[in-house]
Amino acid sequence: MSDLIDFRKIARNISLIENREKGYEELLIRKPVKSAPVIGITGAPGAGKSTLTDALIAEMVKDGKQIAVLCVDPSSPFTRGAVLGDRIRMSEWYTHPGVFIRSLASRGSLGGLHPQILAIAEYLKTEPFDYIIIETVGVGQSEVDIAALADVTVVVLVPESGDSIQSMKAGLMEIADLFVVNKADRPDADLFYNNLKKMVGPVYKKHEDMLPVFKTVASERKGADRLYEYLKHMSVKELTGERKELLVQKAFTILQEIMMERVDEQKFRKEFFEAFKAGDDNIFRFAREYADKLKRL
Ligand SMILES: Nc1nc2c(ncn2[C@@H]2O[C@H](COP(=O)(O)OP(=O)(O)O)[C@@H](O)[C@H]2O)c(=O)[nH]1
Ligand SMILES: [Mg+2]
Repeated sequence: MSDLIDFRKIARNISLIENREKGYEELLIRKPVKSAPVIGITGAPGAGKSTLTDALIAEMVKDGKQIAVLCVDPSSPFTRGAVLGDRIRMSEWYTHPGVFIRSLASRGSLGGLHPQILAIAEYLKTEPFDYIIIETVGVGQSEVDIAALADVTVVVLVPESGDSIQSMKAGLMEIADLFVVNKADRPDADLFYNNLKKMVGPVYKKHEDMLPVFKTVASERKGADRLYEYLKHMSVKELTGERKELLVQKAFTILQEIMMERVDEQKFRKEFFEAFKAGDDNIFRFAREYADKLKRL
């Protein structure tokens, strides 16, 4: 039997982390329970990411798994539309005891993911979930971020008119661990699928063998079973160079934030204006001396 998960507690904890309220760090330094793999699902708006997530959840639930889903849409400052979309697409799971779903506003971090998403995902690993799914629109920096965060990155594409796969953004190509050609019910889906396979097979740098490409009709929950089979048996990959680099950058940012906690802006301003009044207007010297003073404390 799976451990019971207290969703209300989890929702509260996520809010705590989102707003960096007192006690949030304690949640983050706990040991993971199951170290659930993080599955990133990315792709253009409308590709069917939410619908595919819905279908994937159905497979996981059938398999007795418990799942956490985070939906982030950084493409729009007004995420309500996207949130509504998620609600509709995943409606069956909002009340399911084994599925926790949370939509996160992007909070104006332009082109990137929600600033606390890494923290929230790490926190979710300390709860007894079997899988953590993160759905995000592949725009700008967010696909790079998702690759740093996810153990496996699923790039969702749709068959374009004709046989063109040129429209795929280079960024998406680089971060994919596997591709899903969704809306395979569309005409030309097979052509697109075959071309994509040809394209990603031999040239792909991360894998010796073929990069997996799956076909789905997410709206009919078709093909999600094979995708799930693959995800289930995938080996947790070694950290790639890129991912390591992104992680060390994140760690550095966290360090900067921790260091900055000691700097009280109000106090800094007060002392600055005092020095200014006393005739010292060299901001470089002031900042340097202020930093030296903090170090001695
Ligand atoms: N024909 C077809 N439509 C689909 C399929 N999967 C999703 N859709 C539709 O595509 C639209 C966008 O889906 P959604 O999951 O919200 O896309 P997202 O923006 O990537 O999350 C919705 O109207 C879905 O019903 C599919 O396999 N075939
Ligand atoms: Mg969506």
